[in-house]
Amino acid sequence: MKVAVVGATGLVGSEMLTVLAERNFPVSELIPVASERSKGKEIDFKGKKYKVVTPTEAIALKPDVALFSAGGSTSTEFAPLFAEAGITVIDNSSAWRMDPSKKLIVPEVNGDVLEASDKIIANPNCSTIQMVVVMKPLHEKYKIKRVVVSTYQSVTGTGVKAVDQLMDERAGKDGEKAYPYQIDLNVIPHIDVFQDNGYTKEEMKMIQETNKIMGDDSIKVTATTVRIPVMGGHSESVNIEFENEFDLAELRAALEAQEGVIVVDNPAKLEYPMPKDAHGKDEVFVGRIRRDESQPKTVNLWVVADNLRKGAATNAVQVAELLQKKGLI
Ligand code: A2P
Ligand code: 11C
Repeated sequence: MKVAVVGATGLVGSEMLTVLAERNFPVSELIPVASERSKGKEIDFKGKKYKVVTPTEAIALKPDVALFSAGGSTSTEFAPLFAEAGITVIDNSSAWRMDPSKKLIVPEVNGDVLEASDKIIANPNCSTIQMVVVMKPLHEKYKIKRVVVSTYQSVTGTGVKAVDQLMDERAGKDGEKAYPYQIDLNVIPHIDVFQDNGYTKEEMKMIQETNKIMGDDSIKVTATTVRIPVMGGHSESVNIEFENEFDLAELRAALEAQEGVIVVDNPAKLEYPMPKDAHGKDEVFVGRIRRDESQPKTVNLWVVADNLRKGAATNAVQVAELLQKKGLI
């Protein structure tokens, strides 16, 4: 299969290359794509070198599938051109996620809705993906009424510039700033741009994307998204209220049985998920599973995943794997 990775020189794009290689996706030819600035640059993939091309050049090379992670404007401009040329696009930007004609896919949650006519498939926001994977079995079993989530998000979600800002600040060096404030030794309760309702765009993504992926607008979600000086992954404190009563041991068993989820929850041994441990892993980790004693039919969870992996690259590659399995690419 000819596979293009658009944004191959970026943080998520390079993780896509790693995940494609690690999972042995059947790549017969890799087409690394980036901006004009990177044209001709060599990219290593499974011991072979490939030269970076521009998006227009990539279309002419007719890949079977293109994984996009080059920002919203590149996706808005080029995804339709790839699709018109018969190339299936899996897009990690927010450009197409809420378009009613496009599917927003987390394979373990709603992979069954994919059809042959889906030529541009949207990959959700990282903080949404890790939450819905955990919500899926619980919604099936107990029907979720409301979710209250607060996030603790890694600087890698912002890109290379933010990682550099954190490291420069830590080393006492001056440098370019990705955030309006110092991030080292600090916490910034602001991710993406503010909306008229006082929420940030990241918070609105968590609300709207969750309803779309779960296929259920009756689930009420409220979110506070926060940037912290961490690299390995995003963490979330998730409070879930159900329609139906639950048994805590059964709820834990449902999480343990969910594909893509690993339960790490043993307070006696001080075992709980942390971004340091989730880093480089494809699964979503859940711990601190406990009843909300302030309210009936409600549980508290702590959910951690590598935002560049399951939150972005891994999910996109899993969508490609699913399309291949269904014979759609
Ligand atoms: P380039 O390295 O040539 O700028 P990140 O989010 O980590 O900053 O990465 C963004 C990715 O998107 C990079 O691979 C970047 O390539 C790519 N990119 C940015 N603008 C374009 C564009 N107009 N066409 C293709 N790729 C682009
Ligand atoms: C962050 N969630 O951590 C963002 C990054 O819509 O794909 C991903 C933004 C997106 O800053």
